[in-house]
Amino acid sequence: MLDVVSLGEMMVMLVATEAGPLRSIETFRKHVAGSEANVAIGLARLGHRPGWISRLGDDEFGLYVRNFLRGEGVDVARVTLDPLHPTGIAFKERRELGARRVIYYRRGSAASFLSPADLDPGYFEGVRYFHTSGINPALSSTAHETVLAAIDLAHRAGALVTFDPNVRLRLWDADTCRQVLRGVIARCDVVLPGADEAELLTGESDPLRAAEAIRALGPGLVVVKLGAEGSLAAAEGQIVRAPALRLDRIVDPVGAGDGFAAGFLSGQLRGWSLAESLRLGNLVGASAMSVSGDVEGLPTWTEVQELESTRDVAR
Ligand code: KDG
Repeated sequence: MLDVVSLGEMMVMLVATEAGPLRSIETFRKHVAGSEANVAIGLARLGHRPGWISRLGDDEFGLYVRNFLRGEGVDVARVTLDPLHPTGIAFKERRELGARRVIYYRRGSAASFLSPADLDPGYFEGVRYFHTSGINPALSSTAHETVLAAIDLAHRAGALVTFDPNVRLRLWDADTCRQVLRGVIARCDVVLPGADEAELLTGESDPLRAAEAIRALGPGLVVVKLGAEGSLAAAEGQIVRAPALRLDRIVDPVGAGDGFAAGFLSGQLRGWSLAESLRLGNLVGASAMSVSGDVEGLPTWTEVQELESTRDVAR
């Protein structure tokens, strides 16, 4: 029996082994990348039972991604290998100056052909959380419809729906993104934006006001990730803040939001308070930033406990 189901695209991510523009790079290291699957991996490492719904190409990279997830303990029974469309690919460029760039080769990928027919209502039975993100509606209209249908199925099964806006302006323009994501958010229970995403969605630059504006759309709980300022949760009659963990060095910030979501959800699954769940989210998010891949830094439950004994974190 699964306790969390997530839905989204996972790609192969080829990370440049040296710094510089991709045109001058000769070697890449193979990783996996995909926000909602990253969250599933994080939850499995923390001792939960996640499943992941998606489509991958019936190709070498699709088999690699599926086998990787299976090896991490994520259920892949609802992953379809598509013989007609390929697994998406992303490249990560490393620059000594400026931000790291992620370059996608994912248009027409198998996941962009996700459709409501990929959903099995029985897969949501007994599940406590369904997690998805704003990347899917940007991939295609059928992927958007799949998200909406999955939210309905999750609610019918009694699960809460958590949603990370994951604004990716390389996939669509800001106005369309805002309009579509506000429509999806209205159907969700818990929304986990970064501060900049909360501002894009609401026009409010103050994170607390932005959180309240998102709550006004429907969700009962909004959790805003504030980077070096930690995180805050706004629920009915409650505002809770948790400080960030101090990191000596950030190796790669990509994937921190997914780590945060896994840690926060793990706290909620354990019945912890909002404050404790935020602190675990901050810890797992910080761990994700300590390595170059998205998922390699996600800690196991044993590693969380070791970190807790050396740092002032929840429990
Ligand atoms: O959340 C980290 C993601 O940005 C990365 O894994 C790739 O899902 C991804 C995307 O679509 O950008």
